[in-house]
Formats: sequence, C-alpha cells, structure tokens
Amino acid sequence: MDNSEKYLGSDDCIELQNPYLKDLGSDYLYHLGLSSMEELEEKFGDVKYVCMGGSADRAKVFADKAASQLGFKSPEEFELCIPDDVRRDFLANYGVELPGNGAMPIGKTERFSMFKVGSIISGNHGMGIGSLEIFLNEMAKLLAYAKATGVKFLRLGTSGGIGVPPGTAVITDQAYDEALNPYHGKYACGVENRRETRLSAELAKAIFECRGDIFSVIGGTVAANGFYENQGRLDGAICHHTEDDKMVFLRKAHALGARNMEMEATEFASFTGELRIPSAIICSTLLDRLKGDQVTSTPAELAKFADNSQQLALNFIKRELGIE
Ligand code: R2B
Ligand code: URA
Repeated sequence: MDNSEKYLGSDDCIELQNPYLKDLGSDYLYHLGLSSMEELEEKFGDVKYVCMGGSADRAKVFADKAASQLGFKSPEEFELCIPDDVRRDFLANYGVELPGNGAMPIGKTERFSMFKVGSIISGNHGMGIGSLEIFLNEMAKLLAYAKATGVKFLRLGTSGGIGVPPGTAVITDQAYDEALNPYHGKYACGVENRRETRLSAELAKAIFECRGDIFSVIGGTVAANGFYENQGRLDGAICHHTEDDKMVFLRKAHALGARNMEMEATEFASFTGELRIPSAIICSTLLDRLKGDQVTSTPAELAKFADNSQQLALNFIKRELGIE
C-alpha cells in the first residue's frame, strides 16, 4: 500500500491488522521487555515520533541530541548522569560530545535499546530485515496499546551511496529489493505476498526542505539481505561474481533512481505502508559504492556522516513542533 496520501493530518491511532490479538489477553513484547498489562498509555500515549536506526550507540546519541536541542526531559530517565569515563570513551570513539545528562534505556536492552525523550522514542532495530521486523511489530503493538495518535516512524540509518559523495543524506522515495524489484516479497506460511515499498513523497519533500547545509537527495534505496555478496561487494570471504557484474548491478540500480543501498528499506516501507503509519527513511552514505567497497573513514568522519541523517530528522521534528 502506498502511504503517500497519509502524511498530513493523521491523528489516528495505529490500527493493527491482526484479528487474533483481541483473544490474546495479555501481550508480552518479548524483545522490548514490556507487556500490554503495564500502564502503557501513561508511559507512551504521548509519543509522536519513533526514530530508529541499526545501532544502539546511535540511538543513544540521537536521544541525547534530541533532549538537548528540543529542550525535552523524560520523566525519570534524565535524572541519571553519565559517568565521566563513559563520556570520555564516547568522545574518543565517536568524535562527538554527549550533550547534557544522558538518556537511560527503557525496558530490556539485550536485543534493542529504547529511549524516550518527550514525544520521541529513539531506538535501535539491529541489522537486517529479520531484526527490523521484530522491532517494528513490537513497536507498532506497543504504541497501539498505548493509544498514541498521529505517530510517524523515521528510520535514520547508514548506507552505501550509489553515485553520491560520502555523508550524503538520502531520503528514500522508493525501496527496491536486492533483485531491484520495487516491492517487498513477504512470506507467510510459505506463500509470497508482494507489498508496496513506496514512501510518502510529501513527507520526503517536507524533510528535504529542512536540510539547511546538510547535503541531501531524494532517491531510491536498495535493501539487500546481506552486506557482502548481496550488495555486490568484492571484499567478502566469498565472492563468485566479477567486478563487471558488480558495476552492472550498481549502474542498473542507479539508472532506476537508487542513490544508496542498505539492509532494511523494503521491510520498513512495506510494514509502515500496511499499517498506514506515515514514515520516512533518511540514511547517511558512508562511501560511494561506484568507487569502492571498504568503509575506511575514521570514527570521527563516520560519526559526522551519521550525524547528518539524525540532524536532518531533528531539523524536521523541530519545524513540525514549532521549535527553531
Ligand atoms: C546499514 O548499515 C548496516 C550494515 O553495516 C545495516 O543495518 C544497514 O542497513
Ligand atoms: N551499510 C550497508 O548496508 N552498506 C554499506 O555499504 C554501508 C553501510
């Protein structure tokens, strides 16, 4: 389902598409470590944005940036200070300061880390479609049980660029699978169901308009099921394709309008489309795949690249909330 018409003015709750849930009694959201029997409405009823990326460290950085730039405080989570040694390590590893007091995770952190800052949830969904599918299912149920209204899902990730310089923020208009099909083949009980992977053009444009001096493009995103062979890399432990095969693949993707490649876009676009959740994907590119395969930037450069997609999202959220 194309969710482009759903961007503006949706004050609806998330409508789950599962008739079996009503007979469940209580629903334990196992990977998040939260249950439908808790006071979810009190804790999460005000959520308007779920910002997610692969890495738990980046989810934490985003939560702290959001808190500092939007002046939000979450109820108890911000009472705790981050120890100096953690701050020092963070600066050494990522080349950026943790601003203010740090957000503390809610629920379990074994698989995912989730932080709440005002009306924003910042969480990490791990790498790949399989991990993202778990996060999205549990997050959508959590917010439906919490009766949150008008929620947007934003994926703020990293990617390999296709013909764009490292650090570009690519805002996805269309996700492609690794065979470059413009749909997601979702299997249930051994049967394939092809789902739409177009994202809201209106929301993508609204985000693009907040770019300021962040180099940004709107374009297609290829979601591969792996990082090495599936992305046509020549530097994996196994490679039975040639450099020519790789370049033909990347050029074909580029000709379709794709400007980056990552590992989640098809699941994200089709899942949010099915549940009619307004959503966008903003991924920073770490390298240009037309020029190579290895990610060789320094930690400080990588932190700056990742910051581009996060900052673009924050610019957009600030504009929507009327905070400049
Ligand atoms: C981008 O980066 C990760 C792989 O390094 C993966 O989660 C993705 O989509
Ligand atoms: N993430 C990916 O999935 N691919 C890249 O090339 C870089 C980051």
